[in-house]
Amino acid sequence: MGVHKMGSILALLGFLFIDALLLSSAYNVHHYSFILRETNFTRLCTTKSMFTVNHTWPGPAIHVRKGDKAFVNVHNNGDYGVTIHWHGVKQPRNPWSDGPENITQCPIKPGKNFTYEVIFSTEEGTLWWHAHSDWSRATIHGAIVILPELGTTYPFPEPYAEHVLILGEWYNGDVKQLIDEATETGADPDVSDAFAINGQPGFPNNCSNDTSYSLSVVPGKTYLLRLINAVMNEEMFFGIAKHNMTVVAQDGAYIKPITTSYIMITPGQTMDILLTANQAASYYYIAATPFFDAEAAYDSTNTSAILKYTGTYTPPTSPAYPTLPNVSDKDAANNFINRIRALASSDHPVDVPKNITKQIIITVSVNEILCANASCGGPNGNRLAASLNNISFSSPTTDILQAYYKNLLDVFEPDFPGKPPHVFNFTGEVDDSKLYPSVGTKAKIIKWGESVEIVFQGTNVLTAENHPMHLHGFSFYLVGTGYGNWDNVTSPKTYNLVDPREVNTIGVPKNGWAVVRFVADNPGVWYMHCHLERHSSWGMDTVIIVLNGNTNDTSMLPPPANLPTCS
Ligand SMILES: *[C@@H]1O[C@H](CO)[C@@H](O)[C@H](O)[C@H]1NC(C)=O
Ligand SMILES: *[C@@H]1O[C@H](CO)[C@@H](O)[C@H](O)[C@H]1NC(C)=O
Ligand SMILES: *[C@@H]1O[C@H](CO)[C@@H](O)[C@H](O)[C@H]1NC(C)=O
Ligand SMILES: *[C@@H]1O[C@H](CO)[C@@H](O)[C@H](O)[C@H]1NC(C)=O
Ligand SMILES: *[C@@H]1O[C@H](CO)[C@@H](O)[C@H](O)[C@H]1NC(C)=O
Ligand SMILES: *[C@@H]1O[C@H](CO)[C@@H](O)[C@H](O)[C@H]1NC(C)=O
Ligand SMILES: *[C@@H]1O[C@H](CO)[C@@H](O)[C@H](O)[C@H]1NC(C)=O
Ligand SMILES: *[C@@H]1O[C@H](CO)[C@@H](O)[C@H](O)[C@H]1NC(C)=O
Ligand SMILES: *[C@@H]1O[C@H](CO)[C@@H](O)[C@H](O)[C@H]1NC(C)=O
Ligand SMILES: *[C@@H]1O[C@H](CO)[C@@H](O)[C@H](O)[C@H]1NC(C)=O
Ligand SMILES: *[C@@H]1O[C@H](CO)[C@@H](O)[C@H](O)[C@H]1NC(C)=O
Ligand SMILES: *[C@@H]1O[C@H](CO)[C@@H](O)[C@H](O)[C@H]1NC(C)=O
Ligand SMILES: [Cu+2]
Repeated sequence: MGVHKMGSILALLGFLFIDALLLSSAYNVHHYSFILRETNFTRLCTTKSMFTVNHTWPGPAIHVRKGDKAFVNVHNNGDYGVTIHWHGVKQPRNPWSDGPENITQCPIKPGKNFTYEVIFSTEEGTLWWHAHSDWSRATIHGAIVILPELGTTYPFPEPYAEHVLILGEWYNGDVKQLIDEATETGADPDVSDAFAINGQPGFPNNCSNDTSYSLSVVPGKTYLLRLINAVMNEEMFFGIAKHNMTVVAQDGAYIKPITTSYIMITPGQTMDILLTANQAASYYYIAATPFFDAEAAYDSTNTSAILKYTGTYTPPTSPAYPTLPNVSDKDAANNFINRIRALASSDHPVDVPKNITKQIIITVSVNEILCANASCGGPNGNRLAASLNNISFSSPTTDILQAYYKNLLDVFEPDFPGKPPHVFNFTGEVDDSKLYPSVGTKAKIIKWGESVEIVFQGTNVLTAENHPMHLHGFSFYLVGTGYGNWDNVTSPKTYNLVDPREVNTIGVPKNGWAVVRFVADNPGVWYMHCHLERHSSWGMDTVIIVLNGNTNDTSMLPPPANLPTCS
C-alpha cells in the first residue's frame, strides 16, 4: 500500500519532481506515446489500410519492472473512436485507465488524446495491451514485458536473450467493416485469411516465404520466449520442430516448469517459454495451428516462423515442421492445460481464498435472438447471440464507470443474477426453448473484501465450445475444471487449493466447467467477457462492480482530468 500512496503523491506533485523523488521511491515511472493511424500493409499478396499504433503491427512493446507505473499518451489520428486496455494489469483502485469501451470510458475520438495511467502491482512476466473497441484489437495490440524488481531475478536461470512472439490474425478485408456487417445482419462474421507470428503469416501461406519472422539462436544457449495470443476467434496450438519447450509463466505469474512439445494458448493468454537451442545447427519451423472445437466456421490455416541456428551450414530446402494436435483435439488441449500449477515458492507464494463468502454460478452459452419473418443472417433466419446466465449483454452509450460514480440512472441495472435463471442438464441434449436469451446491461455488485468463487458452466445451447473467459482488474486462481455439469458436492472434492495457477483468462472446457477464486480487493468497475471476439460482440459479457471499502486505501482513485466525453 505504501507504494500506491507514494504513486498518488507523485501524481499530485507533477512530473517535474518525479526524478528527485524516484531516489526514495520503490518504483520507476515510464512515459510512452502511441499515435494511432491508418497505415498500409501487404500480406498474402493483398495490400490494405489498417488502424495501427505508430505504423506497426504488432505495435510497440512496453517494458517495465514489477510494481512500476507507465503513463501512456494515446493520440487518435484515425477515422473512428478507440480505447486501449492493459490486459492482465490489475490497476489497483484505478478502473479509470482500464479501457473497455463504454464500460470504463467512452472512446477517444478522432483528433483527441488521452493519457492512461497504468499501475503495475503484483504482475511479473508477460502481459499485453490491445484496443478494446469494436474489433480494432485485431490490428492494435502489443506486448507488455514486466521484469523482476531491481535486485531480484527470475526463478529460473537467466536466459541468454528474450524475444516476444505475438500470434495475430490477418484479414484481407477491413475488420471494422466485417464486424459491422455481421452485426447488421446477425450472421457469423467472416473468418480471417491467415494467422501470423509477429505480423508475418509465413509458410505455407501465399507470398509469405520471403517475409517470415525469423528467430536467430546460438547453439547451446537458452532463450526466454514471451508468447502472446492476440488472435481474435481461435485458440491456438503452438510448437517448434524437434524442440521441447519449458513453460515457466502464464498471464504474468510464474508456474512450476513444464516441459512439453506443444502448447495450447487461448486468445488473451500469455505464456513464458524457455527454449534451449540443443539440436543440430539448421532451420526449424516454429508453427501455430488453430484449436477449434465448435461446429462453426474458423480459419483453418497454419502460420509459421523460422528458428535459425547461427553458424556455417547449408540451410535445408524444407526444414522440419512441428507435429501439433488435430484442430478439434480437446483432450490434447486439456491435457496440456491441466499440467499447469502455480510455482508457489516462498518468493512467489499463492494465497488461495479458502472461506468463500460470495459464490456466483454463471452459464456460458451461444444463442439466437428471434428475427421477424426469419429475416436475419444467422441460423434459422435468426440473429446469432451469446449470453452469461442467459443475459445477452447490450453495450451502453455512456460508460458504466461514470454512471456508477455519478449515480446516473438508466445506464445499467445492478441485478446480474448470481446463479443460472433456469437449471437444466446444461451439457446434455438441449431443447430449442433454451436458445433465446434476454437482453440487458446488467452488472453484478460485490462488496469490497469478499472472497469470491465463480463457477463458469459451459452449455450445449446451440453450439458448445471452449470459451476463454477473462476478468479485468484481477487475476484469479483456477481451482478446478472438468467436463459435464459442475456438481456442488462432487466437484469441490477435486479442487486444487494448494498450487492452482493465478491467471486472468481461462478456457472453460467444451461442455464442461471451470471454477475460479479471488478476493474482491480492487474497488471499481470491471468487465468480464469471453475473449473470442465474436462471442463478446454477441453478448457473452458482464460487469463486476466492486464497491469501495471503508477507507481511502480501499476506495477508487478520483477520475483523471481529460477523460474522453460520451456523446
Ligand atoms: C510513437 O511515435 C511517436 C511519434 O513518432 C514517438 O514520439 C513515440 O515515441 C513512439 N512510441 C513508441 C512506443 O515507440
Ligand atoms: C494504401 O493502399 C490502398 C489500397 O491498395 C491504396 O489505394 C492507397 O493509395 C494506399 N495508400 C498509401 C498511403 O500508400
Ligand atoms: C494461395 O492462393 C491461391 C489462389 O488465390 C489459393 O487457391 C490457395 O488456396 C492459396 N494458398 C494458401 C495456402 O493460402
Ligand atoms: C522432449 O521431451 C520428451 C519427454 O520428456 C522426451 O522423451 C523427448 O526426448 C524430448 N525431445 C527432445 C527433442 O528433447
Ligand atoms: C516456400 O518455401 C517452401 C519451403 O522451403 C517451399 O516448399 C515452397 O515451394 C516455397 N514457396 C514459394 C512460393 O516459393
Ligand atoms: C497445419 O499443421 C497441422 C499440424 O502440424 C498439419 O497436420 C496440417 O497439415 C497443417 N495444415 C496445412 C494447411 O499446412
Ligand atoms: C468465513 O467467513 C464468514 C463470513 O465472513 C465468517 O463468519 C466465518 O467466521 C469465516 N470462517 C472461517 C473459518 O474463517
Ligand atoms: C459507446 O458510446 C458511444 C457514445 O458515447 C457510441 O457512439 C458507441 O457506439 C458506443 N459503443 C458501443 C460498443 O456501444
Ligand atoms: C446430461 O446429459 C449427458 C449427455 O447426454 C448425459 O450423459 C448425462 O447423464 C445427463 N445428466 C443428467 C443428470 O441427466
Ligand atoms: C447443492 O445444491 C442443492 C440444490 O441447489 C442444495 O439443495 C444443496 O444444499 C447444495 N449442497 C451444498 C453442499 O452446497
Ligand atoms: C480520504 O480522502 C478524502 C478525499 O480525498 C480526504 O478528504 C480525506 O481526508 C481522506 N481521509 C483519510 C483518512 O486519509
Ligand atoms: C491532448 O488533449 C489535451 C486535452 O485533453 C489537450 O490539451 C492537448 O493539447 C492534446 N494534445 C495534443 C498533442 O493534441
Ligand atoms: Cu466464447
